[in-house]
Amino acid sequence: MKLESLKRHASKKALIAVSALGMVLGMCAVPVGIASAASSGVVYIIPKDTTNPYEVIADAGVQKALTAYGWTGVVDSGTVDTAAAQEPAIEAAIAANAKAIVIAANDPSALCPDLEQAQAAGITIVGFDSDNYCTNNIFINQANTQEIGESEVTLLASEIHSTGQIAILSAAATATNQNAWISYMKVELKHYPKMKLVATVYGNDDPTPSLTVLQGLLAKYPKLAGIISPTTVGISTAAQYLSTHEAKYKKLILTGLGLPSQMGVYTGNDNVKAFELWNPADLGYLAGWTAIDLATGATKNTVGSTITIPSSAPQLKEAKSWTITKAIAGSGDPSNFITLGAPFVFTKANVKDFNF
Ligand code: RAM
Repeated sequence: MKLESLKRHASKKALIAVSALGMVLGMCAVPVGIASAASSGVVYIIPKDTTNPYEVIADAGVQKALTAYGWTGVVDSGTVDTAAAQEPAIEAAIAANAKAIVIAANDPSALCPDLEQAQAAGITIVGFDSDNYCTNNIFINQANTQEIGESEVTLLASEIHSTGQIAILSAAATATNQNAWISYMKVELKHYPKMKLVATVYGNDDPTPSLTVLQGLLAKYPKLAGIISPTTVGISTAAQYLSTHEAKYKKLILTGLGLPSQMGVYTGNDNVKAFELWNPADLGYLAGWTAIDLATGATKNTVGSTITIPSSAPQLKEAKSWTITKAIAGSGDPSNFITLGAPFVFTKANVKDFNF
């Protein structure tokens, strides 16, 4: 085996062995810590949309962190994944004198005028799930962006003998997170000359258009060997459809990022062998915690500062700190960030152990 492929093999094994760091984080009673003396406040939680089950779980995680401090969370967003649908929620946060906004942006820059207006009004902006590229933002990343992109490709490669036509079924075409993962997928694909990416299609994180673009893909590329869907909506829609057409698509492998609660029923069938994710509730919890920490001034959004969740937060087995890190050069994302943990690989053997 060549050095490069050995390295990829080793990193894939490590990925499978690692236990998702986020999964030791828990939902808590009142913790003693950073902002315990401080006040109360309203935080606007602005997901990509209010109906996506993944976003609903992440939002609930933010709420848990807020209520632990006696703060209030207001979930507000649109029902479609566009920046325009999120703008009224930012305006509502300003009108409500919110202390912070925790937002999964549907576009990296279209929301900047509104978010910068919110900052000018003294509101702390915390990006989570899908980053915005606006000034003074901090991004709570679910897992290393490059690792997510690369591992999706290595996972699929291991299942299709690194050979054949593949496609990507993504979320909104402007989604910061999916686009960043896809760009790393394309870099990783250079190591697999026999895997050919024939199309990337966008289902907008809505099951109906996701199904339509999936069907278009299957019609246009009847020899497709694999699909990567780096969205819980896309992968669950595709898994459901393929499971009802298993005879026709017996050899088509589907992987990506999925909720174990949605994917459990399909995992181990002809199409779905393994997929990845992290705990979205933990992501929200860390984002909510960070929002309070920054909004109260307990921590500054500067490189090297730390966000610490103390051991008094139940289910966190020990106190844990995240150091605010500088934007990665060349990634296109100018935000300081912290990263929750590593992605976790779900298979038939473990998928039923998780309830999110
Ligand atoms: C979808 C959303 C979300 C993404 C997950 C993996 O639910 O697009 O932003 O993080 O999938």
